[in-house]
Amino acid sequence: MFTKVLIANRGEIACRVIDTCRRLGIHTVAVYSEADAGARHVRLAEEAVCIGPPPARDSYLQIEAILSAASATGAQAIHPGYGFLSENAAFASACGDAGIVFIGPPVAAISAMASKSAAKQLMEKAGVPLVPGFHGDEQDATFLQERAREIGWPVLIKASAGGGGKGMRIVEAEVDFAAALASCRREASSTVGDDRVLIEKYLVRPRHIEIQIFADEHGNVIHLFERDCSVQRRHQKVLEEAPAPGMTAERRVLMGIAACDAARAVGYVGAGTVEFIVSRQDAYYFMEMNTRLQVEHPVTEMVTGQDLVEWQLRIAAGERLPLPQKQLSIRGHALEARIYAEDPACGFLPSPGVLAHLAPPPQSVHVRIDTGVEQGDEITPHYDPMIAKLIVWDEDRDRACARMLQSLAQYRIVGVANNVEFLSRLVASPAFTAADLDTSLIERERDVLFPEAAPTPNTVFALAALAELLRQAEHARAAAALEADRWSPWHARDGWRLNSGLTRTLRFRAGEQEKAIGVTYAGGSFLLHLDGISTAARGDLAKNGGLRAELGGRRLSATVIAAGEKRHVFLDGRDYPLAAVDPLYQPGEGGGTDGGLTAPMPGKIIALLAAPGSAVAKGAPLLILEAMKMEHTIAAPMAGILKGFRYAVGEQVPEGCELVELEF
Ligand code: MV4
Repeated sequence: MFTKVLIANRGEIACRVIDTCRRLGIHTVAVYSEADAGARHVRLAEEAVCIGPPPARDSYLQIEAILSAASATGAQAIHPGYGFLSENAAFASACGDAGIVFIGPPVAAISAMASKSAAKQLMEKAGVPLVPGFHGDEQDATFLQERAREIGWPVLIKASAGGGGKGMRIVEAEVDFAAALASCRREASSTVGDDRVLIEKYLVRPRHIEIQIFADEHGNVIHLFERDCSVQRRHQKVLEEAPAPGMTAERRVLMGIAACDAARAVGYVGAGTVEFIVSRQDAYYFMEMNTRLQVEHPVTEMVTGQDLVEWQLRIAAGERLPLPQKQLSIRGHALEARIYAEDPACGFLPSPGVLAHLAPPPQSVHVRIDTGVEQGDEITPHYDPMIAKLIVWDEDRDRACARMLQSLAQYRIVGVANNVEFLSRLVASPAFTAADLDTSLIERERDVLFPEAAPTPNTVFALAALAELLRQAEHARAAAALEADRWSPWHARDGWRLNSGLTRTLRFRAGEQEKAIGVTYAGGSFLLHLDGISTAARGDLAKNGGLRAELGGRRLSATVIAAGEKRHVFLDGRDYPLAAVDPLYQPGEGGGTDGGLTAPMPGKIIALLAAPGSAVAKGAPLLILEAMKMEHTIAAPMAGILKGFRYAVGEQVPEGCELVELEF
């Protein structure tokens, strides 16, 4: 076995590989870009080598830099993870030339599967079922149209060299064929540099079922059953599970044999996935083969009890497959949800930023979290905005779904938009619950998945106010204990006076809604006045934000997290984002400003608008920050003297940093 392995990747998969290496006593070498110097995979590995600037093409895709790091550290093998160089034949080949083991299949197997039509020709010879269609070399338009007519409408035109749906065109009737062919060719030549196409019978509402296979150098090939990855959004998998709902023992055997035949046909070694497209009638057809470990491999690990990274390492070291086919079986049901820093309400726009608060549900035999980040880390705009994979296991699908819903409801993420609530709605949707899976599920369930924004309940505002009061009281107590005079609550700037009977007002905003909550101190508890109703409120706020509250005699459990002026109230599995409206930090009149003297999101300074040392009026524009392709004007919250700027034009700034020094 290897004694030192380099991981040519980042994020959760790099951490996942390090985990297994640690268990097997293998030393690990991480590589990282300048954006990842403090990343979790770097913290976990025994050694780490910087391989270049943040853009992946300058670091994680730099074959030479990675090979140099391997030879400099004496790593005997490289694990490529997924994405980046994992299916790059040139990289696998360069590893071989450098005398370093590529933990993946032989170069010839990677190349054989890279072209769709070449792969289909190989699979046809091997007797693997293919979607009825044409994948030959003849590309004459009239000839292709004749083949399409024979196949029968609707047909699908696909780019031979494409993947992930690139260039695909559905043709419903013969009159549309010529135009669709021309358009598919144009897109194929511009995206994959090859305008050859293949034609297939178009399957309506298919399922995506894939078989995990493993092969060793000694001619043994086995499979670890299937995963159902039908729930996708624009060719991005969202939820995966094993086993596939409705799979019969007979079909599992047949698909397993077909997948192993596919692997044998290309002399496969290592971990691979054979993807099948499955019709409404349960006919299955080879689609493509992924020559790497997949993102969703944990669901297979959970139901088979095997560590697939360990299998990869053993096979790459020349060992035989750890187990024969007959000793492998499925137990229970596993689901994986991909948790992303993205905004489902804004077309799933990525939401980079600092994870101000990150509390995953507790891990157990039922709940597994694979992640490359911890609280305080940043989701950078340079890479995939995945926060974590949440994987659950239970005895059957219904229980696994319940576990997933419970775990999603426990997830606390503050600092970036995220898809946790979207995933909860998806798992709870009627179609997913009934296992009525196909690739159009998200589209079919869109009314459930993208509900109209409902107003934030008053209970949420009351909980936010209560948490604020408890936090301030705790802060005042702690400060008074430290420095009796200066920081005692009697000198607190908010005018709060213990037992004074004075009413103060807290304000919170939720989107367009703004609520003022009047507060009177009433001997040990508070009286909250909201929308003309007064409610007695008391509670305990833990350091982690856990709030046990009693509102008007009703007991509630919630979590309230504060980050800057943002507040997040987590209640009943929902995340209510609020902003504390601080009267001291109001932007000036006149509009067009975004308020605050801190960067509202990571971005770049594009202009400084006032002279250091000068007096600025309330609302005066101070600087412009460009973030997420928009310009944000930062204005003076009140009149004062501009002492200076913390950053120069052109500098990149992190979220939440102070931008200017202003003296009032
Ligand atoms: C298909 C198909 C229907 N009929 N082929 C999409 C990505 C590419 N790898 C293959 N894809 C499809 N091929 C035939 N003959 C429907 C899809 C498809 C799809 C397949 C798997 C998972 C999600 C999908 C979403 C839309 C379309």
